Amino acid sequence: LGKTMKEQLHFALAFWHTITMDGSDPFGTPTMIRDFSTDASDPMEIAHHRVDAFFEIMQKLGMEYFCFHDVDIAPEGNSLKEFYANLDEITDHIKEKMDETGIKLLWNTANMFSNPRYMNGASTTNSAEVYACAAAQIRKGLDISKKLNGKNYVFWGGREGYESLLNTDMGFELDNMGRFFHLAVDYAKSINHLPVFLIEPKPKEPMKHQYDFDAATAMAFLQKYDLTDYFKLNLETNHAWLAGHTFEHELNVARTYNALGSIDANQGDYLLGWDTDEFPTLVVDITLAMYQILKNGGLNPGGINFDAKVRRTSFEMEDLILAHIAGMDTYARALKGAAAMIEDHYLEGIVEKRYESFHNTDLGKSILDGSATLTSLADHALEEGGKVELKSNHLEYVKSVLNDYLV
Ligand code: GLO
Ligand code: NI
Ligand code: NI
Repeated sequence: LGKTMKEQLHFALAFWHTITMDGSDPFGTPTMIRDFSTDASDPMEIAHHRVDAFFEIMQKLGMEYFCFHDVDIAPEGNSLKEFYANLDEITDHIKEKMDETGIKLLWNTANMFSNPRYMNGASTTNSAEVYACAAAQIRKGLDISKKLNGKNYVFWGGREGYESLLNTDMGFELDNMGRFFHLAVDYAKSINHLPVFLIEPKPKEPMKHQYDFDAATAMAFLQKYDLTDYFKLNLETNHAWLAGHTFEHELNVARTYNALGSIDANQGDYLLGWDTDEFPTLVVDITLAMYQILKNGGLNPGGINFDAKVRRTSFEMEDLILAHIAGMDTYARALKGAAAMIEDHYLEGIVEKRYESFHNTDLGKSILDGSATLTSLADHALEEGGKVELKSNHLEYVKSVLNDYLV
């Protein structure tokens, strides 16, 4: 496709799965406190050390980009003011490391789901005070994005959803979320830094039902609130599975709406119904995903962020490095296979043939050029007596073709 692998695959490291991750789960305490700070006990000193460790890992892995939540990089302190000050100090440190290494910010985001104040949501909360706190985090997040020249800015709707419709006004909450995003767009314009905003859909977890359920639901929302000029989607493999979709389906929906922004690379588990965030190793699935991404002309300015974590039993630093290598290798193989699928033009031919009746007949052409009316079509059908020629799709054969391209 005239591009090098490096030009096609822009990988990013996630701060929360590498530095902050400690192996705790709802049933167990941490298995892997990664004490990057040797003997420091001051939280800010630790935060500085963590940034250094993060950049060291990225350099070892040859990562081009990184992603983080505000709470990953700096302690929240005792007030929002303190949080702001801590963030400023660490952001400056990150900026130095970026200048030193050439590693870039893919996106940052605000964690508006862990702090107890967000138990009823952030932009969809029932409290105006909480809504204002969320605004404070986003304003700071956009200032940071400007300082670090972020390409995207992500909104995963952590607790934007509901537990029961009996105490929830869904329309009101969606209106508030729409308003919130417009406030963010307006602020970004006012500081002259407009990254591509991304909604990251997920159907459930932690809420019973999340408003950004899947790609199609997020697009309907963006259209209703007139936000499509500013927002695209950040799609995650495991979230697609949770919504009952394949990853390729979600990618295809997004690119159909011209809204494929970036991806969170991981995979789920066939047996587990939650976001297990495993590293991507399934070459077949990822080849199909890469096919969609290449058909989209790549991800620009997005990239491939590893929203994936090592298991809590896999706690050595080496595991973290090997896991990312396995993930990058999987994507590299997928890229090769998907590129071959496109360069071969074989599938393209199959698709073309499948719709030929629209392109190669007067009837089909009249539908596509808008000259047909319901009556002209009905009259045609009546003339033919409702008879149509049945043609096989050779579906099993077409599906087996994929095997020829797997690398
Ligand atoms: C959780 C999401 C989460 C987001 C992150 C950035 O399921 O995948 O990890 O990607 O908060 O928005
Ligand atoms: Ni994610
Ligand atoms: Ni997730």
